[in-house]
Amino acid sequence: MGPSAIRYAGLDARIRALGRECRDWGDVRVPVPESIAVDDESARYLPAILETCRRVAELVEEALETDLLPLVLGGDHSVAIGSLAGLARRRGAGGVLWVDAHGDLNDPGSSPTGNVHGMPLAAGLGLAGDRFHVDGWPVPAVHRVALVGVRALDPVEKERVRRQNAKVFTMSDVDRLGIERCVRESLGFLAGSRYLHVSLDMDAVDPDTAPGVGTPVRGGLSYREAHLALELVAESGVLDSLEVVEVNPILDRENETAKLAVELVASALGERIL
Ligand SMILES: [Mn+2]
Repeated sequence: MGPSAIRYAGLDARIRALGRECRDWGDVRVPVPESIAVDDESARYLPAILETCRRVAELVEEALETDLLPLVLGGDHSVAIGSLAGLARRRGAGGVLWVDAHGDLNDPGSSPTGNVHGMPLAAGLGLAGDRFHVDGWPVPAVHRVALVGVRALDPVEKERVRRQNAKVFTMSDVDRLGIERCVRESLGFLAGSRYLHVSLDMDAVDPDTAPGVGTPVRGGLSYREAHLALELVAESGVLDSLEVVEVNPILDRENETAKLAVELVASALGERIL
């Protein structure tokens, strides 16, 4: 439903208004969760999620092969496992700017919920365990990561961001340093990676502004901070791939979060006020 809501909010027209071509490759088939088995409570629906991610990875690869910029829409953040796999298959392990309220660095053993959307970055870094292994996918898919907007980390995640090749700008850092410095330093840290992927979880934005997300956390990015973050990405000229996720229209107010997702994609692709 997330991708439908984002399309309905006018994504295609907004991209074309920037003078860019836009090819909508349609939905990636996702099984209905109510109709399939949970499989294992520590990583709920994992086999079905990996099967969906396999298709996402193929499409991301195909986009890169044809010199298109992949834009993956979600839905559940676990789709990032597929985006990262596709990028790494084509380019090798690269750099990721992860804009999110959470770290998404859990594994099935550490996760308090068993929700795979709390594990995709761990999977990309090769920290989520063998159950995330898919034949033909490089491990790790991510070499370097910068997290921006974080305000809810589990104990294992705190440990992991300290040990990994990671730069972390929490909301407290955003308050103190300003979003511009946080994003510029993140992009500097990721510079020279084999690819630069931006994974934008809409829950990074404050829930007052982006209410339609599954796991809202107070104290997030303001409307303008979110825009500026993506304007800086566009300005850097190094964006290879983008993903906008966790839009949940059932929890939204009149599609506000999907509309904001469209605006933020436009900013990341170079839309300017003047
Ligand atoms: Mn997330």
